[in-house]
Amino acid sequence: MDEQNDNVEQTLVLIKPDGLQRSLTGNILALLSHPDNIIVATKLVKVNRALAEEHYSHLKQKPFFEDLIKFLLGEWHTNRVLAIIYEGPDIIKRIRATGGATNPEEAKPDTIRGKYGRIHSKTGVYENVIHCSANNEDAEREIKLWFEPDEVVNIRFPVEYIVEERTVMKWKK
Ligand code: DAT
Ligand code: MG
Repeated sequence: MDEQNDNVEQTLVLIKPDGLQRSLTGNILALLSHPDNIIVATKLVKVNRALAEEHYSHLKQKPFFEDLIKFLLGEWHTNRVLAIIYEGPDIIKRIRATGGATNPEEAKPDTIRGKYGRIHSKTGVYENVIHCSANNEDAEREIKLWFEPDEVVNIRFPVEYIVEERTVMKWKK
């Protein structure tokens, strides 16, 4: 950065099922790699329908919604998604720029979607290999949807402590 920038934000990135299946994880992470882009949480998620529909709830009325959900559920690839929270100055806008335009055919060739995206020939759904939050509001909603606070090494949103009794899975001794 040329000048001091205090606008530190967090953003959600998903490497989508096409990116994982086509073994693009390393290439994508390399393009997102920069000293100002700090990874503060990551996990591999087996996506279920409720999570996929909630993530794309703003697109529920679109004709491609059902195919988009199937895509995120891994119908044509693998049912895994790599979820990452990046933190840094103006990170939401900067990672969107690196990610490129939604339609891979319109994305510039030096962007992640421009390099690796394609259009699913059967459905017309954009296989655009990554998701990245579009603005502050989306980033907060999506981070809270994909991660619990104790999975994030640098917590930026308010938390509360709740005592609850539940069964958890542990390694057998
Ligand atoms: P973005 O992922 O760039 O934020 P979005 O939120 O409008 O774009 O849409 C979410 C995903 O839905 C997008 O990554 C790919 C798919 N999609 C959007 N518009 C589409 C269209 N017109 N045809 C097919 N798939 C589309
Ligand atoms: Mg979006």
